[in-house]
Amino acid sequence: MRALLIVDVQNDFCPGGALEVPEGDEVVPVINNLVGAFDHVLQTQDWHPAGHQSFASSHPQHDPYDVIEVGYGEQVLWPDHCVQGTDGAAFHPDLDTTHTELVLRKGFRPEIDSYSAFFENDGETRTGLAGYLRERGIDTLYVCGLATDFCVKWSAVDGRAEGFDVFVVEEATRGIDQNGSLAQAWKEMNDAGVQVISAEAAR
Ligand code: VGL
Ligand code: ZN
Repeated sequence: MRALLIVDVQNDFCPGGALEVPEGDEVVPVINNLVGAFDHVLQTQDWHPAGHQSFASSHPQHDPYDVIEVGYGEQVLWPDHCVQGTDGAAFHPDLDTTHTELVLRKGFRPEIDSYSAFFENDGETRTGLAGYLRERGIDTLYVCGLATDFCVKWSAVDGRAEGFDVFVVEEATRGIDQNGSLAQAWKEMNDAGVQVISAEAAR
């Protein structure tokens, strides 16, 4: 049984948003054309409290995109984004969410960022997604959304580590590309056994 996992298609990751991903909104029509072909559609939603540790504004001596060392390792400092309850945290208004059976929120703990849909960035706190998928008999994930080199990559790689077959739908994802992170992400996904598939073949 397969599922479509739509990662963080939220206003703040689209052009004009606080942490805009170039062409981020272009994934919307591609995803809308996919949702009807899946028996299970799941979404993640980046959902930070104001003052989150991943925000550069929480570290007065730092600028956005600086990398700092925190308890669980490196943390990129982001512009404030996807603050709980704000319009920036809402899904893109044109995204078809009518097929979505589960919305998994992440990044809501003030001190821990969460890129992956499976684990918070401490690498050990589980979101519960693996259990949900197993209980529902889902063994194959088609991952799409934003951003390719952060939340999509971590979700895809962790999905493989949890034993799922994982495809990334190529035209349905866009990256931030910080210091070569996009090429690195495709390599890491490939090394982890994540497969790349076209939207047409994923339908
Ligand atoms: C994301 C950076 C910070 C993502 C979320 O959705 O890829 N990236 N928070
Ligand atoms: Zn975030």
